[in-house]
Amino acid sequence: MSQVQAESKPIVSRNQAVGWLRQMMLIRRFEERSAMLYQNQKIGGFCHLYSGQEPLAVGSIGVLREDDYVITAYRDHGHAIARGMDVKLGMAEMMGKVTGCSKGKGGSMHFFDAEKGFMGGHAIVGSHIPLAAGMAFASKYQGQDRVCICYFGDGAMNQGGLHETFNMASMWKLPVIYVVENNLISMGTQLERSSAVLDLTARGGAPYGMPGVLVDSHDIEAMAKVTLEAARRARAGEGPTFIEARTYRFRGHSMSDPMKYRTKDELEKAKKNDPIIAYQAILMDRGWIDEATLHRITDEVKQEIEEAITFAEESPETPFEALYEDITVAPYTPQE
Ligand SMILES: Cc1ncc(C[n+]2csc(CCOP(=O)(O)OP(=O)(O)O)c2C)c(N)n1
Repeated sequence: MSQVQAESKPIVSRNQAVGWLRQMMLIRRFEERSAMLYQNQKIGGFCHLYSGQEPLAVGSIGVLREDDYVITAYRDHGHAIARGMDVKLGMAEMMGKVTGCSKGKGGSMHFFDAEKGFMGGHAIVGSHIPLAAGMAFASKYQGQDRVCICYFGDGAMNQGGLHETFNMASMWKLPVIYVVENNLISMGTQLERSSAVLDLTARGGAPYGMPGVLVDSHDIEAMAKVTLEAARRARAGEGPTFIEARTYRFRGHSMSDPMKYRTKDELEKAKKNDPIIAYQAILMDRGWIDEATLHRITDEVKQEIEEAITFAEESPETPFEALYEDITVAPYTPQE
C-alpha cells in the first residue's frame, strides 16, 4: 500500500494543508449535526454518512482543477463539500427545502452543483460509472483537458456496467479517474462474502489495460499524490487510472443500521486512528498549526454549520407543484 511517511517532504503547501484539514472538519461537523437533526426528524429519507472517509474525498478533489468533473454515489456529502459546495445549500437539501442544492427534491443522496462541476449524488449502485465515462468523452471530444473523477463503493465492483465501461474508457483513453472507496463492506456484507477476488486493485486495473493503484486513503497526502499522477496521465491523453482507496466508515451504512456485522472493539480501534485527528497531529508536528489555530478553525466550522442549519430551517418547504419540474428538459405533464 502506498504510504507517505510523516518525515517525507510534504507535497502540499502549508495553506493548502490547513485548508484540507478545515474541509475535513467541516464535513465531519456537517454530518454529526445532520445525524442529530435526523434523530429529531428534521431530516427525512435515506441518509448515509461519510465519517471516517473524509481524507479520501478531500485529498483527491483537492488536487484537481476547478473545471474538472466530480461524480459519486449516494454517500455524497463529503465529495460535495470537498468540491466547495456551500454547506447552506447542502443542509437545506437535507431538510427538503427549496433553497437546497437540488431544490429540496433529491435529499441526502442527490446533492448536485453543476456550477462547481459536482455532477451528483447517485443512488443506484454503479449507475454513475458510465456517466463519468460520458463526461470524460465529452471533454476529449471537445478538445478540452478536463478530467472526471468518479467515486464508488466496493459493492459497485460487481455491477455489470462497471466492466463494460472500464473496457470502453480504456480503449478510448478517456480522461477519467475511477476510485473505489473500499471500506470493506457493502451495507452489511463483507467484501469476502461478495467478491470472488479480494484484490480489487488487481481486478480493476490490469484486466482493462489501465494502471491499478492501491492507496491508504487515511493518509490524505498519499491520496493526493496518486490522484495527481492519475490526473496527469488523463490530461496527457494516456487514459484512465483505477485507484483502490482503502478506507473505513465510522457510522452504519445508513441511519437505521444496527451494525451487527462488526464488533465494538473493531470500531473503537478504528476511531482511535481517526484520520482527522492524525492530520491535526501531523500539521502540529510540522509547525504548520498550533493549538490556538486549531481552536479557531473548530469554532469557525461550528459557526458555519450552525448558520447553515438556521438558513435551512428558515427556508420554505419545496412546493408540491415543483415535484413535476426538472424531470425532463421539456415541461413534464403527469399522466392521470
Ligand atoms: C443497483 C442497486 N442494487 C442495490 C441497491 C441497494 N443498495 C444501496 S447501498 C448498497 C451497498 C453498496 O455498498 P458499496 O458500494 O460498498 O458502498 P458504501 O455504502 O460502502 O459506500 C446496496 C446494495 C442499490 N441502491 N442499487
